[in-house]
Amino acid sequence: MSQSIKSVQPIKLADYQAPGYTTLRTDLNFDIQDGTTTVINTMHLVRQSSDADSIRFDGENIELVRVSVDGRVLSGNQYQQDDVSLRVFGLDAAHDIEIITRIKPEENTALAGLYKSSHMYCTQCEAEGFRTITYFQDRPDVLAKFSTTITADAHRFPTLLSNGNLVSTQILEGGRKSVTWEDPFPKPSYLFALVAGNLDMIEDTFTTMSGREVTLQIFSEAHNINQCGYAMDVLKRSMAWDEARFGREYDLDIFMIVAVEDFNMGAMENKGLNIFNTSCVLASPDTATDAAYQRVEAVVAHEYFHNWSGNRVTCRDWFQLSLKEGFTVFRDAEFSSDMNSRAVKRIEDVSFLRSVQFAEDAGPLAHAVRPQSYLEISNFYTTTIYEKGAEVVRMYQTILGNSKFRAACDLYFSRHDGSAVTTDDFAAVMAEVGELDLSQFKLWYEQAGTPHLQITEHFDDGELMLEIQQSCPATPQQEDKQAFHMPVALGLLDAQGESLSLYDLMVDAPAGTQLTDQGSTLVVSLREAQCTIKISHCEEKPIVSFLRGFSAPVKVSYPRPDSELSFLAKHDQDGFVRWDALCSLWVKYFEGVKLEHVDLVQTITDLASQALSMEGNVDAQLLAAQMLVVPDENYLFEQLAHFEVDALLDAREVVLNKLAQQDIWRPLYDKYRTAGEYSPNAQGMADRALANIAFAYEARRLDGSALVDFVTSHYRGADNLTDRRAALNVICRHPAYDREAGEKLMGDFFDKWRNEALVIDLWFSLQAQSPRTTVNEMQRLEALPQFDQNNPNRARSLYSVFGMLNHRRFHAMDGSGYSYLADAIGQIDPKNPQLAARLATPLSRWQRYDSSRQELMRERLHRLSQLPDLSKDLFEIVSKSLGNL
Ligand code: B3K
Ligand code: ZN
Repeated sequence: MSQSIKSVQPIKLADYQAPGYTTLRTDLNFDIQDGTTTVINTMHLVRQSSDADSIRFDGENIELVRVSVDGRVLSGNQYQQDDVSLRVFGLDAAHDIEIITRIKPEENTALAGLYKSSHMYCTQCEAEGFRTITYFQDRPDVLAKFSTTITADAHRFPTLLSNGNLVSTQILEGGRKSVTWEDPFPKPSYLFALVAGNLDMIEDTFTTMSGREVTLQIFSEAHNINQCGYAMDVLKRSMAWDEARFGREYDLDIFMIVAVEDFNMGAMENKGLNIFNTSCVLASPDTATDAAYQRVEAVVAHEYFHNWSGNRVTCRDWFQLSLKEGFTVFRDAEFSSDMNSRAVKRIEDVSFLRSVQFAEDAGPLAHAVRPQSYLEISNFYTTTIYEKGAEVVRMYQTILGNSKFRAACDLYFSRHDGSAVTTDDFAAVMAEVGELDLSQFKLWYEQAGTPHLQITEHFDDGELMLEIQQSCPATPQQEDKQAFHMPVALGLLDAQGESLSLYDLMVDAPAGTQLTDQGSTLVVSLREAQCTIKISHCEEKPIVSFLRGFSAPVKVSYPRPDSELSFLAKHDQDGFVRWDALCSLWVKYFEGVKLEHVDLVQTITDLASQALSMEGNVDAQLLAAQMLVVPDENYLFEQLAHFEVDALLDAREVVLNKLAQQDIWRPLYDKYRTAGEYSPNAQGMADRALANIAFAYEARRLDGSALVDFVTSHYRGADNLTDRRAALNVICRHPAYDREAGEKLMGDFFDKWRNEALVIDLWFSLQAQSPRTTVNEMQRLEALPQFDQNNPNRARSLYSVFGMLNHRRFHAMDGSGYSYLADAIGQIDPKNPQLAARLATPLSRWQRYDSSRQELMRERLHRLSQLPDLSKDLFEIVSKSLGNL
């Protein structure tokens, strides 16, 4: 490890200081030439605090050509420069400072700042990429008006885009072209964007609620443009939804999206010019699965919603990241719930939270929704900041109720429009409108770790007593936790499965507890470490439906008879509780507990028979599809108190094979195998979900030519990637699948779609996640000419998928899977630190596994920590994973 890394000091929230000067305006001029881009940055700065007389600009990996203040060129002793900054001294109240720099986007493999992807130039500035483009106050509390002039070869780069409105276009001598964009809204530098390329475009319009017509454009390379239509449709739906649900109207005359092949994450909400990973914008029946369509829907909406939650109201500093991300994830989840099935969206989100965020919260990288310190902010784009942050926003809505929550959001947007604020400011509007004391609630931002609720139930003489005890485990640097304030939603069912009206009963619960859903749900306001709820005048012992809608992001222990869980799984009005009850039974089953009066194989078979007559009831079909699958390995790893990887994988196979023996799957398959034309709507997805679940179970019980015929016919009959994927998945995983026949179909698929990068990503990922794919096989895949370690989508399709989903091989007892991933991380780190750090996630979860595996994983992390010239990104992840930081 290099000396410089060891001495890097953490950035601390407690050290925050407002800047002495601010940049009110910047005029940027990009001269793009092959190999070098020259940037002229003219800034207007004004003093903010009376004692300031110098300014610090951030800047990294750039060549400084010249600095001038008010037209006077500074000599080398009039400013101070180091690897990460430039300081100018002796300043007065206001100045125009011009800085000229040169950069090399062609050599930028980190994909942050200005870089080249395929034949185009593009940018990614969040969080701190702008400082690799020019010297600037690259911090979110400096909001400037930007104008951007881009000059480039007119023939190769006819499309020249930046934020705001296009104000001029000029054709210059020497075959060059110059355009100027002006963004009227002050913004932080992380929202800056530039694109230069030869792109095709589709266009549409949207008329806002006040009657303004907005031009909508989606750009991509020519070969992808016919896959942009779905994103356009989503964009228009998102704009309408944000007006209807949150009263938010779009503000510029134009909104653009650009699809880029090399991108470190999903997409970026740059003002008026969103830049997207192709995987989150392109969709067509042949190139996107239903899951991919849903991701496009969620991400297009998410980035669009940032225009208010993030851009118009932004973050004061990066510790407040969840202010925009948690809120915007909440907003996109609400959008998806309204577009599809609300209950199923909730189930998907909780399932992800439990598998991934709970794991993060329980491991060495646990951090609060508002962290106290970081080495590298790129490492904090985590499921805690995003998904747990969204849960915190959801709890505000539950506590305030929908209409007050909306009023508080309105107040937040109007009070803070055009400024950079904190999570405290968000909490303050909620408290003000809700007329509540939310000081205890704010612990959700400060305390890491997943709270645990222990429930004890007594029933006697018509009175139900529920005792709730809450606790929260220690996390790094946080030993003792205080009790959280949280909403705990519950209901009661009678013996027929009907919800009891709580208006008719006598309820004794803590202050602040409310009734919702026409009196069928009690939202308990839990604030103490322990509380008791008494419900009297019950005619018989009711069955408690607990934590409806997953009203708080907690773990629950609720000892109760298996028959009650099975009853809830059948009858509760809340789809989440039904699914959750079934999951609890599965968890007990995999813990080796003998279930009493419940046969899970029979339960699933009964559900499958019921699903036969759900045709046309989209919500019921989608819920059934969730409940017909056995919880996946990552979910079980998080939920089980103890497990051994191979034994658990074996047990899961055994029960899947038992389920497959039931005669229900072929009829279910025949029923929902869609005959009509493909549509990515909820009904189409629901039909395909049920058909493909049935297909996978049915394939399990076949072998020989019956298996090959069944799978080949599913594959050949498919008019979409969702069905083809289901067939290929069986080919990759089924132990009895004829090798030659399998290779032939995989080969046909590959040849047919070799020019569709996202389809080839899927082809790689199906193999990487199959337990039949050994490390040797992984190396063979890596050696294919189509594999490209520098393309993040392709790299993730092998390495992340292997580490996250191929449990059998990744966790091989000889440590070969761990070595394989660690080696890849070591190769990628010098080129793309953000990607390398992200790929290390599976190793950071070492605490979940048995002691032999723990030792192997820690040893690989240790080896990574010894690499020379480790990036700050990877250094932080590896050191914290080992408990060294
Ligand atoms: N705000 C961006 C994420 C930027 C990540 C930088 N490493 C996308 C989003 O969350 O909307
Ligand atoms: Zn976001």
